[in-house]
Amino acid sequence: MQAKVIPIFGENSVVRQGCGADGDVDQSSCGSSAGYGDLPPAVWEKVKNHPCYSEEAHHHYARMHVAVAPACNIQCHYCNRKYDCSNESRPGVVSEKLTPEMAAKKVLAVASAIPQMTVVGIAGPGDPLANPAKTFRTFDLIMKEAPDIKLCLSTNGLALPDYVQTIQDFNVDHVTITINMIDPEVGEQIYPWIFYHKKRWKGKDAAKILVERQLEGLEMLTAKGILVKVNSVMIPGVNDTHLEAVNQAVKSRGAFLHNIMPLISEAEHGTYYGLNGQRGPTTQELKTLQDRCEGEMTVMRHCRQCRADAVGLLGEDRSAEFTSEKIQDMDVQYDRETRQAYQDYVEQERQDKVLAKEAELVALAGASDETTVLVAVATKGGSRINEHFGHAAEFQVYELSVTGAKFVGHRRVDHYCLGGYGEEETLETVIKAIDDCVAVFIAKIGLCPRKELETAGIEVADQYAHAYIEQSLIAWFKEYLERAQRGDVQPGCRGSGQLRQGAYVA
Ligand code: CLF
Ligand code: SF4
Repeated sequence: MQAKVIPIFGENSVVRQGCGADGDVDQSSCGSSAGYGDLPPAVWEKVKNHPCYSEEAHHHYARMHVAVAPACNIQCHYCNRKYDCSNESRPGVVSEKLTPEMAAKKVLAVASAIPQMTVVGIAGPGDPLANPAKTFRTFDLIMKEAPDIKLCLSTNGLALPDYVQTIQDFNVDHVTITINMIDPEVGEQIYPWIFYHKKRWKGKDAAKILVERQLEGLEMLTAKGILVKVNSVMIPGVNDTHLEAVNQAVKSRGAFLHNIMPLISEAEHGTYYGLNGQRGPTTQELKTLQDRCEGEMTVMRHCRQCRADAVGLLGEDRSAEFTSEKIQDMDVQYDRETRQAYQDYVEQERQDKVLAKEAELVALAGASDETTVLVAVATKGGSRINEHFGHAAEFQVYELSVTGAKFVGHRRVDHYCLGGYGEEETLETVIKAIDDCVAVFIAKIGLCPRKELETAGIEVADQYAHAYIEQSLIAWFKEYLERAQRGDVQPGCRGSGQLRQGAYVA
């Protein structure tokens, strides 16, 4: 029997369950949160529907990864080979490794079912450029069969200089390089070995070769106008104080975006760091470093450290819907017109959203209050407050000030509501995850969790159900400042917000 795959439009689609020196690139205005008019047109065209390169786009567009690259040419202390690549993934096993042909078939199936899927990335489970034949064969097939889909890859950078021309030949205009250090003394604490020129290198020699190759590859890509994002894993006590120097080094070589991610090091993943008690950063440590690094090159804060076979919007994972077995039974109708119609609809929504936000910002214009607060939002996508508190798998965290609402991160949680009843223990962990926030915005909430949140000092805001996020947050913040002036509320530091290890499962 064939499973009917129905293209899904608008808000309800998500409701279903989740820069470059070719002369046209203005580094000073690049940024993951940039929107219409903030970037040169040629750059905007490249990032406008890439959910990782544009924070704003990640509310609307989806990506998928195809796990065609099992081998790796280095060892990172935060990786266990039987798990996904930690550069671009969570430590969860890849459900199935794919041949390039299977991968291309899967891409068509997903593109047919999820018209907002605009980017296909190869991010492991090993390193794409340690598997060049499989990686470029996959890109070749996708390019021929689905030319409207952007191609993306993520690499540790060791082999990168050898493949820059090939990357350009395949029209891959987004490349991520994971650079965790520029000092080999730091590097030898992260990488026990690399395999280069048919030889295994260790210690500082290995780290020196690796960083030289990474920076060379970065310069070569940006010289060709290919957008490069640099990922760095923040490892407290190892490279945390060094990452500002990494930021400066990659910025000066033309990187478009710097994505500083927390180390994931749970013991059960069996990694060197996990087994040796190396901790990851707290939310405050991560945000403080991201804030310090943010300058001319924007820092990415919306990364979900997705698995190497992730499918869907960032923050959801629909990979289980697209196993090879299920794809066999699908009625795949890859229809560019349907996809374009959806994307036209999304563009209209984005413009409406920006206008609504700007209108609301007028109310704050000229205010000199220095108050900043964090708030949490439950959303299924579309830039709307449209998720029930109990169904939220994550909360998006925004920092509010008189300059507006800025996305600063997300907190993964377990569903509180399990088929009609709430789990008390889960509620506690949800509250811990957002206890640095003064309010939580949801579409709907039950009486019991509402009381518990209020007892914990977190205001429940359900009066903006289904409205645009930023417009609503700015409207609420204006009223919050008025309450603060009257002494009804006292803005200030709250808890620390607990960062949950791992990323998303279906
Ligand atoms: Fe994938 Fe990476 Fe391309 Fe995005 S993911 S290869 S740039 S399409 Fe994105 Fe996932 Fe973070 Fe990577 S949220 S882990 S940054
Ligand atoms: Fe693992 Fe990726 Fe590091 Fe290779 S580059 S060891 S796959 S995290």
